[in-house]
Amino acid sequence: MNSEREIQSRVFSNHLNEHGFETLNGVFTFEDCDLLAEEISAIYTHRQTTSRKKIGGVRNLLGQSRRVADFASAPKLKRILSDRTDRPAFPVRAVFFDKTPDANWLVPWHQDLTISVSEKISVAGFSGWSIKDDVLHVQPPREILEGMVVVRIHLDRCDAANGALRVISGSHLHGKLSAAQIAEKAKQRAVVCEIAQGGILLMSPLLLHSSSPAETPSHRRVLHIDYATQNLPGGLRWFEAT
Ligand SMILES: O=C(O)CCC(=O)C(=O)O
Repeated sequence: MNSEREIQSRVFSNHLNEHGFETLNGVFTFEDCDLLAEEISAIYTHRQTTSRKKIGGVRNLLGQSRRVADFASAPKLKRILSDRTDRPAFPVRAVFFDKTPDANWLVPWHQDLTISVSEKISVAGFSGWSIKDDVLHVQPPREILEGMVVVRIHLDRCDAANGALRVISGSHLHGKLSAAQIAEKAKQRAVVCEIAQGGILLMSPLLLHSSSPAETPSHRRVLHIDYATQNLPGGLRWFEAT
């Protein structure tokens, strides 16, 4: 076993550890999806009316919506996560994405390298500070990202025609990738994560992922929740940890 695998296996197990992602259908009911969609749509519509450009999503939802925070800590999600992590996972950020005829974007190959934090404190290994939607973001060291799991709850059926996420299996095992490494790995065959309404995609934030514009755009609503398994060092605090 190489050292990269050893770091990963402290946190993840099985399919998620090896491939960097896992899909599970039938986790939430259609009623659950409708409840979430109704709640988030109201926030999204409000944001859209106050924004000068078309927005493709809304950030920082754990603090804005009790319902989103409750779903993020739902016992069924906690069980799924505790079967896959060897430390308790807690939600630290929730973002909503939609693809519609008005906001039908292409997402190039990337890893999710930033986290949101409460205040700026200079700590070794944390770099690339930025502000997104008034919230501080920073790139943590690789070990923090390796201890995280992303859960994407699909509020609509998502397939190749409406912009499903594409991933490169195993690409999370090599830490933060350079632009050249991303270009090289993107030549590999991608897996299209087609998921039914109410299904979830679990993935490592270090997994290379991308998505195409929808060919048949109507709605492709996804609630993306980041979970961490450790506190941050040096006095840094997760922005949305509850
Ligand atoms: O939902 C998508 O298509 C892309 C989302 C994304 O870029 C991300 O999760 O980092």
